Amino acid sequence: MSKNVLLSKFKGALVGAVLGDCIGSEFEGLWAKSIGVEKVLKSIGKLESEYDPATDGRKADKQDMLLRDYTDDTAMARSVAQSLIENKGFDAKHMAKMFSEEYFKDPYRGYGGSIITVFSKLKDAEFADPYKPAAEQFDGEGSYGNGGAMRIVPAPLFAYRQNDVQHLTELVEQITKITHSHPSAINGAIFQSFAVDLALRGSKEVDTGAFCDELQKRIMEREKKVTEKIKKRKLEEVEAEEDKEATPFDFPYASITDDIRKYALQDDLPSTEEITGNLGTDISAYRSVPTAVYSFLRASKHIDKLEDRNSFEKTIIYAITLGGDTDTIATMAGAIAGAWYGIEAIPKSWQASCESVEDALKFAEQLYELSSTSE
Ligand code: F2R
Ligand code: MG
Ligand code: MG
Repeated sequence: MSKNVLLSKFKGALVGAVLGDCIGSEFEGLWAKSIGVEKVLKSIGKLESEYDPATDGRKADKQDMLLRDYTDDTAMARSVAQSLIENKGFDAKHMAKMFSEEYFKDPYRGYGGSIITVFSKLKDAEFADPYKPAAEQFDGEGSYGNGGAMRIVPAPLFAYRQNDVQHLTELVEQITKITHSHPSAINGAIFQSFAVDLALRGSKEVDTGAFCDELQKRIMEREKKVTEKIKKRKLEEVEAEEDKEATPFDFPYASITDDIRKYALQDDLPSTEEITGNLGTDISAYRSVPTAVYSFLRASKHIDKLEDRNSFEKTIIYAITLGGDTDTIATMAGAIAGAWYGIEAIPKSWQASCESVEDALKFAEQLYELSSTSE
């Protein structure tokens, strides 16, 4: 892949994530029924009307208006990118410090209800053990929220050149565990990072079948390893043999990929109720990351009322119409779509409307340089 194409994909991934968050956050927490495609198009029409192509910026009379805010999704992704760039690699203590300091500097970004405890404990212990506070969440069960997956996009960019699934898996696990130690949150972040990685490597038209097959193969391998570890521990504890058989529940992300594939390939657009009911739109990783992957795949096909929109735009708009955790599902779907279609697919008017787009472009260049020197 040429430098220009790959750099465009890096930029697309980071900017796509920012825009999904900024545009999606207006609808976070609303039921799909109360949103509807018209409302999302109206919101987007408004931001497009503020743009002046002659100056590639906002119209003169709109310049005093504040840019649309990003939320915790982008705040944390920024810290992941900055920490990887500053250290030319992963440093758990440094990243934990960045997450926590960023929160205390700017706490009103709509953070998850419990993650704030992690930031406080990290700070109080002066980041001595960056994994301990997260491991203590929910009586030691760990958070299963989507806060690990929503911020993970810089990791597959950083690891791109190594082209090593195991290396990417380990990097994502370490980054996620700083705040989320539940296997479902960790594997959700890994699933999202695989989707971004596949999109970075994609060219031409999206082949939903091939995309899902590779995603499923990768996540199945990961989930098998986790299951084996848990079973081994259980066997050692109770010395029971009956637990040996694997069930679909042992491989939740690999299993749900069958539904992603089915809904994305179906001729008619599945009903919103079917998607929200079967894939989900809530703040848990398991009920939102698959929905983001599905939104990206579905938007590569025709969607009624969005005929005038390109596939990147369709991804963001469609993801938001599903309701629920709209900023987070749109940020994850936007990262995948941006990584596939590149920065050229992202309208300039959208880019001019949100905070942090310029930083995302800068981080993309830095991660590109870094990943090419770490071959
Ligand atoms: N928090 C929100 N949105 C609501 C408020 C936004 C509003 N616009 C505002 O500004 O006030 N969005 C953000 O949170 C999600 C990511 O959450 P994260 O980082 O995973 O947080 P946390 O606290 O770890 O988990 C979230 C909640 O999930 C439940 N939960 C998690 N693990 C659990 C477990 N093991 N047992 C029981 N419950 C568990 C808890 O209720 C947690 O508070 C994103 O949507 C982001 O945009
Ligand atoms: Mg958010
Ligand atoms: Mg959210």
